[in-house]
Amino acid sequence: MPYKEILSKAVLLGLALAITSVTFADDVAKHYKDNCAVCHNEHRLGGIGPALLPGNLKRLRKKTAVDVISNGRAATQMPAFAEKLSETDIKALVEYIYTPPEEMPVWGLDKISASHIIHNHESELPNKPVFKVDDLLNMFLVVELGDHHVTLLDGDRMEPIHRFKSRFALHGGPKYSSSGRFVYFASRDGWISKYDIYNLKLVAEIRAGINTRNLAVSADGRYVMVANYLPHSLVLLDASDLRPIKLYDVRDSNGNTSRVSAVYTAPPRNSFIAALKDIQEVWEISYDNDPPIGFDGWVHDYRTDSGENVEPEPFPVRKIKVNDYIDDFFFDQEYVSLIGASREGKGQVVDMDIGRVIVTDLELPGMPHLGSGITWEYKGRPVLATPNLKKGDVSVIDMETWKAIKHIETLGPGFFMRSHENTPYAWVDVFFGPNKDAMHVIDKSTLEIVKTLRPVPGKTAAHIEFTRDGKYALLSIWDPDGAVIVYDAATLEEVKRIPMNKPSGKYNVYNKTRYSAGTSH
Ligand code: DHE
Repeated sequence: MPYKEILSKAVLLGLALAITSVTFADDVAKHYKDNCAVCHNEHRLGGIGPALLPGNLKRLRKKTAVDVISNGRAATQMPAFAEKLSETDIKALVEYIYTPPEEMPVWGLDKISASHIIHNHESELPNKPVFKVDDLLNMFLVVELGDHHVTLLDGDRMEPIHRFKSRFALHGGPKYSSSGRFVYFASRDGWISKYDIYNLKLVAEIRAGINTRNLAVSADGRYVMVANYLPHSLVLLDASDLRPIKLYDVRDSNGNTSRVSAVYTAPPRNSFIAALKDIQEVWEISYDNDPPIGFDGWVHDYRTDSGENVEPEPFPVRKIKVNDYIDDFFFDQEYVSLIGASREGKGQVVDMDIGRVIVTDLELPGMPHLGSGITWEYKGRPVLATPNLKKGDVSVIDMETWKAIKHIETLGPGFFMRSHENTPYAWVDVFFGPNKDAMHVIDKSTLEIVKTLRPVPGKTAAHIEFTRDGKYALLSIWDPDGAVIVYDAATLEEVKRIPMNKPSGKYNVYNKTRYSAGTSH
């Protein structure tokens, strides 16, 4: 073939390849925009679903990512795309999400501060409710995911008092101030809102992260700690107006950074406790007025390199090495034992007083949903029970021996388990599968299912919260045309239906602020 002909063929081939790769790149971007952006954000920063950036996908192999896109992910809202997209398109999407974006998003203290909004000065808001109820501590907040609203409910009359708009996609439990007057919400995209329940007004808001897990409020009501997936950080805020105080860059001594699984307040310890998803450590951050100094493990800058003593840094961190990554965790009522589980279903117990793992083979098959473990007394011993996101199984574990004493078989994997000190029953939902409309009621003294309710056939029945006295149980019908259904917690008979738009969690002021053993903290 003459040289010129070869050259022109090569040019044509190159051109064709270039066009193909441009089209290919366009296709991937379009597939992403059409199918993924609504949950994962158009810039892959996360929303209802996690951020899809290489840093956030560190623990997910590409092969698994292909499987997740093709078949969906159990226990999340991730649907299956195998029928909609070809195998090649799915593989291209995987390559796309593992490729760093042209500009990595940064969300440091300057950006956080710039997002700060004061809606109303707390000092100008009267400390008196603008509505009348018999018991301010028996109110509930109900998060309605359907149209991103929150309803304030009178827990005595079971009547809505007020309904207000929330940020997009709130997730996790809102946290009350100890008086119950204020509440703090976190949205999946990092917005933290402080709301004055007495005045039915927003106080302040701030965007503490790009993809946030949850928040915790200190037991003394002075601080809010926010746990983020993106960036890999914990952010300490002043609870009075959400001003940022400190940003913790979450990394280990080798410089590896990590997403934060979640953060909780440990009231008797005057500390926040966070578990990490990509580093095998648990962090305890003290907000004590008199922070522990010199105690083994607390990291302080109280001595300079030259040995000169300086004031200890406030909010020191204690880093505890653990045996595995902790995706999910909860505590005993004393906040001494941290019970952690990895996504692969390996459980461990960390003694927070001595700062090390004491049990490595805790029998938690599958994965609990965070904060869903509850405790009660069974035959004179404390037990912990948790549903499972992968299996129709409620594990009941003796908290003295840390051995499973029973696996209660349920009609499918469940998200939430709840009880109350004054009720003999624990309620657990069946969130997934053909029995998603079922709610099991378990007798806490026999560990047997005594009743299975099906309040609205075909519609998901989920998440229970009790009134302050434990006499009524409120259940969510997780549907745009849904409701909160009130049950008599003793007779298990329905008492009332309150229509709501996809109600998810419900939060009783008394039970939450008193850290009831039957609910999440
Ligand atoms: Fe949740 C609590 C993590 C999926 C509804 N969920 C929590 C908490 C964490 C968590 C860290 C505790 C925060 C707190 O209360 O301070 N959730 C996760 C996941 O890792 C998981 C499995 C995957 C994900 O999407 O992040 C997940 N969660 C869901 C859902 O799909 C649910 C059903 C609907 C939604 O809102 O996205 C859901 N999670 C909830 C609710 C709570 C919660 C309603 C608070 C329950 C409570 O009573 O405290």
